[in-house]
Amino acid sequence: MEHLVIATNNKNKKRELEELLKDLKIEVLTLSDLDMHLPHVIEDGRTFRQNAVKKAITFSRYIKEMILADDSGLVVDALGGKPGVRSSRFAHTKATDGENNSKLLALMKHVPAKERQANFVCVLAIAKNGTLLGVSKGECSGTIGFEAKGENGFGYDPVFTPNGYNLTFAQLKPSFKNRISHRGQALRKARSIIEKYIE
Ligand code: ITT
Repeated sequence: MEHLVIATNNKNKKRELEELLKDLKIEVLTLSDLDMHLPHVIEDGRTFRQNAVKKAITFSRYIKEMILADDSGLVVDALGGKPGVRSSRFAHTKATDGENNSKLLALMKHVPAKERQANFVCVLAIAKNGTLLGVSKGECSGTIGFEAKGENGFGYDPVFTPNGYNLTFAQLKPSFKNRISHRGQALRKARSIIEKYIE
């Protein structure tokens, strides 16, 4: 059976991607399953796509299996697109989710409800032996709340309410988040790239 390695050090992304890949006829591994010494990839791209491609191609030069890399983040209109590709490092280099959310809420304190639109973006890149096999993108539109709500998920989930719902991603069930999220949409598009390769 073919193997696919999810190349992320973020355990929450890993959990969501594993769930989304469950019914594919492929054995899913993660970097921690490999017990290999791997390089740290510096995410210095200007776009999610550049970072996702860089991660997928770099890891595929060290690991023989097919690689799936995710670069994602939150793009807030009122902040000119921030935190964007710097989402995980918004408050500072080693920021916790709580610190990033506090910084975001503080910056947005005086932004009125009707100007709080944001998009979650996820770009998935698939590579093997140093070659890019494909890239897919998913986006989910919503609004930024005035306070953090909910315990599920990770990152900015407690401050993001997807359009059409009254609950934040952190209040919605994880399986429901996967159905409508940026990552869920990107993965549904990536399936055909993976399936083509399995056949
Ligand atoms: P890897 O590079 O190892 O995959 P990372 O956490 O550094 O892990 P990114 O550079 O792609 O990954 O940063 C993603 C950040 O964007 C993440 O830390 C969250 O702050 C935010 N984010 C992405 N998807 C999210 C989601 O579904 N829910 C909440 N926040 C999310």
